[in-house]
Amino acid sequence: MTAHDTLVRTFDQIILTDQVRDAFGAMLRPMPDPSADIDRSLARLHAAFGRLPIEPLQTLLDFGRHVDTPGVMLVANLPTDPELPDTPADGEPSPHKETFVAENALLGLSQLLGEPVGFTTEKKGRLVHDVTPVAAGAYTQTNQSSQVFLNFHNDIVHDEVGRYDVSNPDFLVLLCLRQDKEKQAVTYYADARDVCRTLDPDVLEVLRRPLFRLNAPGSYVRDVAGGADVLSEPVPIISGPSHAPEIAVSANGVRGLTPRADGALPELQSACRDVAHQVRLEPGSALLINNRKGLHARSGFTARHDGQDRWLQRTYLRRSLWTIRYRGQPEDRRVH
Ligand SMILES: O=C(O)CCC(=O)C(=O)O
Ligand SMILES: [Fe+2]
Repeated sequence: MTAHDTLVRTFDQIILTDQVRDAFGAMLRPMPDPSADIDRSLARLHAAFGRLPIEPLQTLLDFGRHVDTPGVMLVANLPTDPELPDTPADGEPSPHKETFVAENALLGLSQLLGEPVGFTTEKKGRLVHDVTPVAAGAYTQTNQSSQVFLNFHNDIVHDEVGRYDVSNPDFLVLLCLRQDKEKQAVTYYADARDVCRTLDPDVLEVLRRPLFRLNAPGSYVRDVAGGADVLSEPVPIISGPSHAPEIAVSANGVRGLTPRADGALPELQSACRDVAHQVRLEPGSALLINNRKGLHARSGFTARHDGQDRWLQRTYLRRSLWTIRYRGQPEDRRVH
């Protein structure tokens, strides 16, 4: 029986053996904060992760490069930091973190899929994002939220060219440092191939037409646009060949240009729920997400803002930095 036969769809998984976990823990524990000299750290991590057993190494590389591989994969039993400070309550990096096992494990894995990239309007351009519940954002459709279901979306980026689904990351990786105490938080992934098979053909046809305007990410609307919607050019939600569709939905709202287009959006969310794979991320687990092959979502969960809340770290990856060079920042070649 495969994961697809079970009622609750799980993810394809790579589970490291305890021996591999411990060997990687010993390699990563002395490593410095990778943000201090990122390209040197990435070179060091390239060498370290080249020592993964060949089977999982090839699976990870194939996940990053091929059109026909899965859209999501879980890597479990990664090494963790020997001590974890309080979860930061503001979504900023913790000033009390003394080892950088999580950051290095995250970047080492991420680098097998693409180039880590930062965006000026997302987490201050940082390459490692701390994703924690923030009280002020508890009910928003952003990564600060906790009390609400974070709708099926992909991570998009505001762009002057009017498209938010072109310069955005090809992949994101979510590494769990601390699970929520009640273990309520569930992360979902709906593969566009499954979604297209499930949708009513008439609804799919509407979703393939450029009848939708994506709202910019909540962080951009909040920090740059003073709370006002900033809509993209009209785009299709689903594009590309039927064997390998690409899908784009902004968490922070999509506006349909016709009543039929507006009506297709709840149908899409419902199809995503029907086909979604799901996981409760635990410390030492990383979820690798193809940001073009499918949409992700997260359940609501309890946050207390007491230092013990759920804590993820996240990277954004591009297969190449070349095609987004028009956004480049002269002072930092990885920030766009
Ligand atoms: O918290 C999660 O599990 C997913 C959050 C999310 O959508 C993101 O960080 O992009
Ligand atoms: Fe997201």
